[in-house]
Amino acid sequence: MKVSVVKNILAANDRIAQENRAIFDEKNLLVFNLMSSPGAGKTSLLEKTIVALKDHLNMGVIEGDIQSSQDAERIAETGAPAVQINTGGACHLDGNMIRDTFHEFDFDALDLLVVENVGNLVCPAEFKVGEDFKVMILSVTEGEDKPAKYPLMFHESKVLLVNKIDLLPYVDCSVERIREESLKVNPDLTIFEISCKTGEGLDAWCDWLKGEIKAKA
Ligand SMILES: Nc1nc2c(ncn2[C@@H]2O[C@H](COP(=O)(O)OP(=O)(O)OP(=O)(O)O)[C@@H](O)[C@H]2O)c(=O)[nH]1
Ligand SMILES: [Mg+2]
Repeated sequence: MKVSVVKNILAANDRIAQENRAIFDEKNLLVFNLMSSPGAGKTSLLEKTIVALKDHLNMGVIEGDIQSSQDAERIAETGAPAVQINTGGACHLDGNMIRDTFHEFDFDALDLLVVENVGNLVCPAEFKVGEDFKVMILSVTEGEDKPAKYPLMFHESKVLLVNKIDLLPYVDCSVERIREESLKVNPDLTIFEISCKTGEGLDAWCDWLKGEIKAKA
């Protein structure tokens, strides 16, 4: 009985996510769902990506947090349209929450919409919101065992960004091990090593993203 209730919730969300996706597809709007543990660097990545690509494309952001509007305010400072969702305790965003923000955006004026999920390495991976694909960030301070311990998020993501590589001299972490452990869970992962602090690796990520946007347009 318990299992069927959970299945019903996921099936209901899948339907709403599919409807969201149909709206995005009609507008040729690429959407990705950005996930990580708290503080791995999601908002920092978006700030850097918006600035790097501002002459090439228009990007909107939906920010998901349990509480506060600080992330949406950070995005708004870059000039990009940003909407904050406060889940009031829920550990992930779902299709309905995303749909409730649609009236805030002019999708015709956007090339890319990013959904920054609630910081959490577990629940966001279980719920679709209508995205083309999921992207996750793991920072080098979190440990090489995370792919094995939290496999669903690695499994569901198309891209893994290994962030904070500027801190590698100070932490006991091997990026090679992170790569190996992540690819064991998901051999199709595209992996970029980046630092949102120094900017290292961000060109390769932005070039990849431009290619995805072009392909959808
Ligand atoms: N040294 C270093 N610090 C970073 C890097 N990227 C982000 N930070 C710092 O990490 C902290 C968290 O960054 P955020 O971008 O707010 O992380 P987040 O994933 O959006 O956090 P939540 O939304 O709260 O889950 C901030 O103090 C950032 O300045 C990096 O590449 N190197
Ligand atoms: Mg954030």
